[in-house]
Amino acid sequence: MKDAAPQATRLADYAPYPFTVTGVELTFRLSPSATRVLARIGFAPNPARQPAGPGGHDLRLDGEKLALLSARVDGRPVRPVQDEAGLTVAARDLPGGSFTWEAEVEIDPAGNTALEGLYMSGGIYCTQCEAEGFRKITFYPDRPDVMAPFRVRIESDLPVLLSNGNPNGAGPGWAEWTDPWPKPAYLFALVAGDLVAVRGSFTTTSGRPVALAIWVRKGDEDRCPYAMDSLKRSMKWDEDTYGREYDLDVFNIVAVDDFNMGAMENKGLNIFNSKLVLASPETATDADFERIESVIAHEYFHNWTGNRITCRDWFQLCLKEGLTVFRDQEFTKDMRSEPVKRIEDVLTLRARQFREDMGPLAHPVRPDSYIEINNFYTATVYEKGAEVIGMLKRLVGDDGYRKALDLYFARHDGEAATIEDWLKVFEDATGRDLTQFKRWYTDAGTPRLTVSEAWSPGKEGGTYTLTFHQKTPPTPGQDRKPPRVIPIAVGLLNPNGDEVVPTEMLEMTEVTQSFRFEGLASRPVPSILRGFSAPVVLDREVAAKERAFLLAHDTDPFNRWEAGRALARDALARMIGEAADPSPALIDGLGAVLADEGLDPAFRALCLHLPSEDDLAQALHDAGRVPDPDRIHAERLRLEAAIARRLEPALSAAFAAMATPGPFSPDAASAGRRALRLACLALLTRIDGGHRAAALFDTAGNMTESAGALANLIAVGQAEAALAAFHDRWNGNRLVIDKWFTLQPALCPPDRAAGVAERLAAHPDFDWKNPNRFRALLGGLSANHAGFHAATGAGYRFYADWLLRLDPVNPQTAARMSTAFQSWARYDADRKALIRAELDRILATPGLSRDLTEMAGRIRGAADA
Ligand code: B3K
Ligand code: ZN
Repeated sequence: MKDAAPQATRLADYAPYPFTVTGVELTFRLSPSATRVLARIGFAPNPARQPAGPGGHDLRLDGEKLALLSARVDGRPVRPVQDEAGLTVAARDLPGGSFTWEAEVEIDPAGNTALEGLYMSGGIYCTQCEAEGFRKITFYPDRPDVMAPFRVRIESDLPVLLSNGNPNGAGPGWAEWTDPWPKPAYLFALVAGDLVAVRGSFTTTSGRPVALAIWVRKGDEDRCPYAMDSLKRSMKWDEDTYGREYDLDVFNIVAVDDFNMGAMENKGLNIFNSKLVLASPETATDADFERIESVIAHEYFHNWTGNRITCRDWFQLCLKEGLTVFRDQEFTKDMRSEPVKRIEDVLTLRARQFREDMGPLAHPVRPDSYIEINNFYTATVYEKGAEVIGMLKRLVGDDGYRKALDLYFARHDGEAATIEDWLKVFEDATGRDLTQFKRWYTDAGTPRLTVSEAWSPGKEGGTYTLTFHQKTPPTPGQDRKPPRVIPIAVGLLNPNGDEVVPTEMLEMTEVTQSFRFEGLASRPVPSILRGFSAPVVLDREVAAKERAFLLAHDTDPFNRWEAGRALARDALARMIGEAADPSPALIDGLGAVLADEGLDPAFRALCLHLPSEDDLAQALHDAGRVPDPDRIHAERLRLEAAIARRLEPALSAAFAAMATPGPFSPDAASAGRRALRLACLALLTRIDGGHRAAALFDTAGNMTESAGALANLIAVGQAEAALAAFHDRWNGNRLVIDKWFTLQPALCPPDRAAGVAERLAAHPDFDWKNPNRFRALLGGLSANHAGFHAATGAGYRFYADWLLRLDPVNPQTAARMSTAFQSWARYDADRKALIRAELDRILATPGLSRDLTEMAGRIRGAADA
């Protein structure tokens, strides 16, 4: 399709850079379309790299879209050979030994729509360098294993001039910064603009005062306190839990409106998508507050897991991302509710990572080759990377984990490390051999566990045996899947619901393996994979009666929720496949959970949510059936209506009882009450024509309930007036208007989804070059399962049209959004042909970016077969 296939980078080809960088001095003369960057960089031969031939190594520097104005080595002008990707100074033009490279380049931040390197967002200069953006700022060995201290001087008339590290002087039109901690270039950052600070302070355990600031545009100050509070709690938690202290005099966070992802952990100067900083009760939902808390923590935690210890190469990305996600998940559990957070994380894992692992984009947590590294910031690297660490912790225990982490920080501080280094600290700290465990990093795919049970009564008590069998289906490029170590947490209940064997961690290492429990008075009911102790699919045929029993009695909250979930999934599968009636066992079970006031409202809310349409499509596909999106949608609605009819009094009562009068508080308990309230509303709306939602919309005093009510009105087609009122009220507030763009295509009746999306794309507020706005609309459409997969192909066509439009402007976001097509193989021949045609159209487009070429090509795969 494409004539010149882009080159892959391979883990096996790693070689150290021939030079070390002893120091970097940068001067920026800012100007929107003609910024000058002067670089003075010290190089010394790298003893870790084999000597080259007699002439020594050439100096190879990465650089893209840079106009080179001058270049010198030790003060003498040189003429490097330039190509698309960088430049080379021949070894004969280098002195041998150490030398200083100086270069002046010109770049165009205002014309940088890809939002990588130095760019402008609403008049603010800002940077995004991970993974390979620094090479768009100046010529440099842009790889994470080259670490150096940086000094930066910024010249500009703008009032606020920020970079990494500590401030080192400022005057009219300039500011200087020094970052003493050696860092890779991907952690470089610069911000300049007309910003105001919301300030705070923190004193570390050893007494270092740290000046904290969140920089935003004038008028946004009152939406910063929650982010500031989250930051302080993160700093304290990392000291208490991991013994990690902050290491600079200042910590700055900047919020910008145009950002390709959530946020970035640049040393001492985190840059955030404004949606992950700005929050007030009127403008942000409870979900927004929770996400802000966790991303502020995540980026802060990177200071140790990512910055002080970084990655040797990008194949090791999970070393920092998996670990930092794991740490932010633990933080949220400590700040909020552990079981609720676990359920939320598993929902995300299944929706994003399992889906990836079961399709054409499957790759190991540590991939071994890539074309465009930005395409590997995936759910597998992040979320499965975190699950793998959770399993390690379960296997070595809390003390072993803490010892291993202490050793990791002591041994690798200041280094660029690998997964081998990471596993070695666990082996050294705990004496455990992790050879087999390493397969979790190198082998793609989600293992499927099947279970059989045997019971033999005996005089001294009976013996109960669980036999597990593991199998991982082949993934692209990996046919053979040897068995993995799987920690399986199991507890046993007796028929009265009492726990007779508390949670035990079974360690499965073979393809088939049995575990025996002896001395039991009666045949137990097993609770398997408690707390979701491993990221696997548990294939176990269980009678509805047993699931209902576990939903009512399991002492493990995760498995209690899981039992309800499975009950709902099975009931829906029967409704879809055999037009069965809604299951009374399910509805009664949910009714009991709803009525149980001893249970956390947030937990009850999670139990009341039925599996998503996308989940059901995957479950049907797994069971060897071809999912019909329209039928899934209709049957899911039918089940919700049946639940609402049968439980109406209890749902109405809970809807009223869970109101949170008084001033809004974003704490977990209040958020849980609102979550339960909205879960009840969603069900009730199925049978009340939307009147409760309309009343709530008119009176809601916070965004959680306002957006929740609006969502329900959209779903029943009663939202015209509410949508107009919402737009009027929030006109000009970008983050709230993003919600307006998402909710409509996401929740409208599926047959209208593509039309709604088309109408919104023509709306004057559809500023499609802004990634948040683009994601709001396109992400909204793809979240409408039956709408995106409409048999007409209108959803697919609209989506592909916009990917093609965005690609030349912002390839990274276009490539990321293309993952909406990754599950094509589940569907019927007609839908498959429609998706294939869109992928072919994308791939045949001249000038397509490397990013989207790689993604569309991998997704399409061998789809003709
Ligand atoms: N490390 C960044 C992600 C960078 C993505 C580059 N395409 C944010 C994070 O994971 O914390
Ligand atoms: Zn991260």
